[in-house]
Amino acid sequence: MTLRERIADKSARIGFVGLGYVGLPAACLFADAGLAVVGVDRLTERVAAIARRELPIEGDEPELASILARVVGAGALAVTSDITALAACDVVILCVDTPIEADHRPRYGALEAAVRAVGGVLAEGALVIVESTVSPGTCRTKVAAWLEAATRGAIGVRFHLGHCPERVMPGRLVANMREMPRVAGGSSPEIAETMRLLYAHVVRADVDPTDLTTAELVKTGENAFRDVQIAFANQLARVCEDAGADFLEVRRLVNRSPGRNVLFAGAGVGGHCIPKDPWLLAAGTRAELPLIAAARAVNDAMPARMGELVQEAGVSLAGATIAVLGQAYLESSDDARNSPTDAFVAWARARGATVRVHDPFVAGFERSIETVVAGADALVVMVAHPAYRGLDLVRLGAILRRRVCVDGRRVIDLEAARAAGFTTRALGLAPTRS
Ligand code: SAJ
Repeated sequence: MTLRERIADKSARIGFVGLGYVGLPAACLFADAGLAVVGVDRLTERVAAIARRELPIEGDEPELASILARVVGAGALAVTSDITALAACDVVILCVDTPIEADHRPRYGALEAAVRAVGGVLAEGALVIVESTVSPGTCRTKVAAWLEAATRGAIGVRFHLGHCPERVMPGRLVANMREMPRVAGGSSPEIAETMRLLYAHVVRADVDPTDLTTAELVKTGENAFRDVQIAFANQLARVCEDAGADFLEVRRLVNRSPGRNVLFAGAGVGGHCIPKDPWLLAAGTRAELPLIAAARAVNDAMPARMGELVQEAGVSLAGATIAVLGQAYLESSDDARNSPTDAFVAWARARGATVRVHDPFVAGFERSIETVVAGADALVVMVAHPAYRGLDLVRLGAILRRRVCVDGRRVIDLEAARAAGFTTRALGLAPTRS
């Protein structure tokens, strides 16, 4: 039987390398769709937890724990740290981390190690699919070369290669896997079609076949685009502050114009994708990409802008105590990776301030808002968590040392704040209006 036939009748055996927030939900969903799946992770404690039907991923992930228990209990998903378990697989899917260095260059150490290890045990004619986000050209040049060296065979003959970039979002891992369209980049059009058939077992949205490099450009391009969009919103907000307008009203009216979609100015851009993927895109060319670098610089400067607004509100950072609302990188999330709040805290502490942070979702930051706010010289909103809408500003004003509020996500009722005696500043609003 051909690989396509084995995929069609679900007799194809699927392997995963990397059982994190990308690989584990994918392995569970393929197993739940009726395919035999083996998952490999080098972290033995993670493997042991999964074998005990425990979910080793933090945060609330609807359905994932029950699907994991079901597929491990039924033996549809087997997990191990032994890479040789992949020797029986028809398809091996790689979901390992692809971070960037401090100089913004990609670091492929984990990916190369995984690819070479897989190549050392890969069955004849098997399909290797990279889900990790990589720079344009990486699969066609680096990954193919690593596999040809490890298998001592040629791409398209000894093995086949695909790139199906992940489109996960913490908090919606299962829903995104099912509902987000995917791009299936194949080392040949036939392989791209085979990938489309494979992912159709799990993905209810479209799976668009294309080539390896196009798939890489789609993923890094879509997130670089979002970063530029956010940077534009942050710059437009800055103009509104000096021009005496309200960014939210300007944004609303601009977006009435067909084809316009100004996003939201904010206290910074964090997370696992947007801060990294623009640099992965840029690494795909020798050309300078000033727009990509400029957008990153604009967004990375927003935490410091929040500090400037505290100073503009009349609070000198040296010796001050600042109460910050929000540690996570995103509203209603417990994910604090690359959190803009970390940058704000560093900026403020470097200027002599003491900073206390509240966050109802992030472990270690759940003290009450009152505890964090009491005695502080300013209240700074970094994340648009629902709990920060409709705050009792009279009560908070009574326990603050100074009634100063700086809103980086436009969730504070500024009229109520001023009525409660606050000096307020907000991103995208002039001092007189905020
Ligand atoms: N942010 C703004 N202003 C905005 C939107 C976001 O300041 O208008 C900030 C957020 O506060 C956060 C950061 O940018 O700190 C990233 O926010 P995000 O909404 O882009 O959320 P992410 O990082 O989870 O991005 C994911 C990405 N999805 C995948 O990679 C599969 C991204 O491609 C999606 O566009 C995004 O979710 C989405 O649309 O929700």
